[in-house]
Amino acid sequence: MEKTLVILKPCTIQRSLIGEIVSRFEKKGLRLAGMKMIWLSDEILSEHYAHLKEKPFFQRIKDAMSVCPVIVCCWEGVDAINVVRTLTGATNGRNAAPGTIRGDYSMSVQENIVHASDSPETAAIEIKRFFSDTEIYDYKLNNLSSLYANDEF
Ligand code: IDP
Ligand code: MG
Repeated sequence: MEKTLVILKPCTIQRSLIGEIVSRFEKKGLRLAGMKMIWLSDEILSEHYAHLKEKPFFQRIKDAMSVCPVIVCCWEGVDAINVVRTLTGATNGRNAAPGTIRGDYSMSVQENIVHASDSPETAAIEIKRFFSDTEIYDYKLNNLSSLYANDEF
C-alpha cells in the first residue's frame, strides 16, 4: 500500500475545519498512519515549497503557512497518493470541482485547506520531512475485507 502526506493548512485550523477534513479521508477508507500538530519554520517551508521559489508569492505562502500550527497527517491505502490528490481537487479552490475538499471548502488559490503529495517520489520525501520513523505506525485496520477485495491489497 502507498503512504502519502497531507497538511491541514493554517486556514483549516483557523476556520475550525480540522474534524471535517480529517473525516473526509477517514470516510474514504484511508488508514491514518501518523498525525501531529507542528508550527512550521521558514526553513522547512523553503524546502517544502522549493519548486515555487522563483514565484512572486513564495514568501507570502510561507508566511501564510506559519500564521499558526498546522496538522500533518500520513494516510495509507491502495493508490493513496492519487486517491488523496483526487479528493483534494484543483489548486485554486474557485476552480476545484464540487465534491472535492478544495471545491467544497475553499475560495482561494492560497488558502486552499490542504497540501497533498503529488507523486510517489515527493510522498516519500515529504513523509520523511515531517515525521520520524517512530511517528509512523504500521498497525492493521480490522475492516480491510470491507474496504477492498482480497486481490486489491
Ligand atoms: P498544489 O498544492 O495543488 O500541489 P502547488 O503548485 O504545488 O499546488 O503549489 C503549492 C501551494 O502554493 C498551493 O497549494 C497554494 O497554496 C500556493 N500557490 C500555488 N499557486 C499559487 C498562486 O498562483 N498564487 C498564490 N499561491 C499559490
Ligand atoms: Mg504541490
